[in-house]
Amino acid sequence: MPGQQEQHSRSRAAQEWESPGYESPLPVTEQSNPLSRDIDRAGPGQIVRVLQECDAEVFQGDLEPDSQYKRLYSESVVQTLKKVAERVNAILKDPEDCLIVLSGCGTSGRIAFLLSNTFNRILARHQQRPVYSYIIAGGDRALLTSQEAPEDSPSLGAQVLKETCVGKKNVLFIGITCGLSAPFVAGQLDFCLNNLDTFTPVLVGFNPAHMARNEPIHGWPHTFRQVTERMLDMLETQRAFILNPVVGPEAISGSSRMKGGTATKVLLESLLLLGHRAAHTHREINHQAILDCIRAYERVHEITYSKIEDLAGVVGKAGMSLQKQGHVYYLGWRTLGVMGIIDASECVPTFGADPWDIRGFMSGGFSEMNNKDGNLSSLGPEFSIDHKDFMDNILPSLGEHDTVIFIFTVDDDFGDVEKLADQVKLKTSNVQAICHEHRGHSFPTKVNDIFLSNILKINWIPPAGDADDSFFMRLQWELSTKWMLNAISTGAHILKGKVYKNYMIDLKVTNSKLYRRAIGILQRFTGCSWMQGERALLKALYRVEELSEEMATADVSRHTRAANMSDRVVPTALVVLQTGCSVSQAQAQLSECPVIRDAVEACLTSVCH
Ligand code: F1P
Repeated sequence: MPGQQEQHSRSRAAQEWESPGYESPLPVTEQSNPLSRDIDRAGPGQIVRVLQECDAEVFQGDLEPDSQYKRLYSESVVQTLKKVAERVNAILKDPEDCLIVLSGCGTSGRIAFLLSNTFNRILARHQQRPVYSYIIAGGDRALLTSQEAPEDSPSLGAQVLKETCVGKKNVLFIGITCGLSAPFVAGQLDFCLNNLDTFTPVLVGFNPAHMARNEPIHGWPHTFRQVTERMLDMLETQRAFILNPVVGPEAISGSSRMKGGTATKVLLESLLLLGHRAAHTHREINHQAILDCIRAYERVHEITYSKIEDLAGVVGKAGMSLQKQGHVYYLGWRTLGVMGIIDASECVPTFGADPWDIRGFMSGGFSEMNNKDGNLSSLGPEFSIDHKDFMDNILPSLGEHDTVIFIFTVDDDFGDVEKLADQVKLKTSNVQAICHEHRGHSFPTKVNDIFLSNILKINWIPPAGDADDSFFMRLQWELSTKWMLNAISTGAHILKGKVYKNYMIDLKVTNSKLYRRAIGILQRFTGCSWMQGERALLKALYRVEELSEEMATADVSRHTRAANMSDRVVPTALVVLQTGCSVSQAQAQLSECPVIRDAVEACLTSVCH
């Protein structure tokens, strides 16, 4: 249970961001969290404590009876979970010509992929054919690398959905967009709303409906909010559903991979698990069963963060590696390997990181990954994800500045772990383990000989009995691992100086949401107008002192395409706005100061001229 002091600071923070008008007009998912305002100045232990508190907000009940926001445990959310779980049950009982599609962009699409595979595996255990399919904007390459641009296309979303559902007569479509914002998902929901005979749309996100994104979508007649409003009109008749509890602002503002990804996993796994239990073991889908499921995940939060000291140790090591231009490598087994790959892939757009800074590998590579398009390794070196690739390409040049983190469970081949660890230890002493066991089934004692004190081991209460309960255990291990890896990669980038206050100051502006977020950051820190912020951003992005007519009037999509080519765009624009210097002077100033946070801070407090 959280300590009293922690609960107080959390309640105070929640009261702050729950108060009307807090950081208006930003939706909750884009706001900055009062709990993490000083996270950029914290050491590893404090970073993890702040993340623990922010993550705990996911499970917080209503603080005030008349709170403007519904939360995970709110009655209306539980009711919707129940209704959607009943739809899942109905499909599983009569799956002919049916499909359950999970879709999203970035992290939301990666969670869609993970869940679709997990629940198809559960079906296979029951000798049932797969019923789930996933869609991720940008296709399978977006599972491993940041592909932010397709997120902006509603027509692409609708087209992929149509293709996925050819020949199906009954489709439960679950569209995930944490900010209620992705045009790709808007296009899919709109397609469903126009074809309600076949489709039942479910929107999952973490803002109230009135905060759904309302700016025009290029080349499309609706906004996300208008689509949401059409869905609201259909809630009564249960032709559409919206699952949108508020989980509070992210610890790193707007980084929906963190709480947004977590809440997506908790909500969807809860409803899918209950649907499966009803279909396979005739257990009732009721209020209590839903609460029990969510509570089990809340307990995972407590257990995971009870390892704060150990986790802070790994964060410190990973931070040191990045500070010294070294790397962090995750070597995972099965779905925990996928968790590592997902976590690593998100660092590029979030922190402006180099794709090689933090990388994930998994045993079996693509054959284990089980993605639609199979082996993608021919697409380039960042698509090499097998342990074998790590051995061939990374191990020879591995050194003391690198951190290697093994991620496995008691169900994995321990001999395999040992063999790989022995090789890695010849190259670096910085070898860590994150591993899960449960009472009655624990690791051999030699696990301690291999990893010495560098082992973060969690001992769980064993699963109750049947095979589905073992699956539930694995889902909890995944969530626990997600929290730990998010803490490691976020903490390491904070220690490297990639975060200013609680903002990802060096984000890549590769889609319209990130473009707007970047201008918002410039406005916040310099007090400039929207137009001034946008002009400075564009100058930094095109690296020009004056914008041509074409640049100034081009569509946002042209700018976001160009953003792929430029570095340190937001910090450069900040320096330009704050000091009035030229773009080239700002770039020169930043290149002299390798730590972005310090450069930005110096500029904002006018220490440097
Ligand atoms: C989708 C998303 C994020 C990613 C980045 C850009 O957001 O791709 O997963 O980290 O912030 O947007 P959403 O549609 O789930 O709000």
